[in-house]
Amino acid sequence: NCACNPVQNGYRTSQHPCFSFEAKHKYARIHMPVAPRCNINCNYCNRKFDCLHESRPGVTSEILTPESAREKYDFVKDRVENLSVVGIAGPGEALANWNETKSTIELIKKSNPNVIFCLSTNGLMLPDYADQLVELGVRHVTVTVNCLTPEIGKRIYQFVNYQGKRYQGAEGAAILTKNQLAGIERLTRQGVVVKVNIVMIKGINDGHIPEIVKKVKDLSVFITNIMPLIPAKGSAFEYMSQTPMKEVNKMRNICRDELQQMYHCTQCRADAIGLLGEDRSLEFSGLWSRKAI
Ligand code: CLF
Ligand code: SF4
Repeated sequence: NCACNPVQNGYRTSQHPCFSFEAKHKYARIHMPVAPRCNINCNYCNRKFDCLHESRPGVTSEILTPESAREKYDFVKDRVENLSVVGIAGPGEALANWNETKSTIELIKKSNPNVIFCLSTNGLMLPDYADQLVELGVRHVTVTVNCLTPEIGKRIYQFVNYQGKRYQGAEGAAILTKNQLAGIERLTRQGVVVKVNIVMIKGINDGHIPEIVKKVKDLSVFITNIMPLIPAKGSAFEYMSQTPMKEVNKMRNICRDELQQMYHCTQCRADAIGLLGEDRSLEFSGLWSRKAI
């Protein structure tokens, strides 16, 4: 079996509700909100809310410690049917909270070796952590890639904090893009199934999206998920309008000749639980003490 083919690779991609449309109705996921900090600033984000690159803005999540995440998982797994995936999707950036992300995966894996672990990242720190993710047993990763050039990037990202320094605008965007692409390649080379999320921002990156899809296809990405811009209140894009789903779907249709497209994303909260589109997070919230890290 070819390790690069997720259908045959034994990673059970067919039981991952985001990576497989057929799994959507049957398999559930739980997000563990253990990652509050972020290392970049996207113009559509307001840090008080969940990370938009994977999550619906406007809903704050409780922050869990790795220990409380394990307790929550043990409680929820007996109450939610077919809970196949544990994902880390914020509310900030998973890899900017590496110790918490790593401990959460290790703790849950210890008593639940069959869990499919999933992680969503802006990709800035991927070259540093890709190998450790593979070692940890993470076989499904989502990277948000909104552009390939610093000229477009400077209109999307205010700054990037990297190796102890803050890089503004184009300079920061260039570092981010370079690391995203290098990180993706490092993962796919080792057989990790990678999804790329693209936030479609009208007038900024919409014309550029087919190029992004083509580029990441060349890096052996499995699927792309073109998502609408949903500007968060208090963000730099607050006054921009939400990208209509009609236009998002049109773009997905254009790009599907190049690469498989996700049409069923529900832009979940960082503490989402259950089947996509049937969020049960409120049922289980507040049962674990809110311990900010
Ligand atoms: Fe979560 Fe994301 Fe993993 Fe899925 S969500 S970390 S890949 S387990 Fe899924 Fe939700 Fe869309 Fe994300 S529907 S926002 S694509
Ligand atoms: Fe916000 Fe996520 Fe962007 Fe960080 S990566 S600024 S949390 S949208």
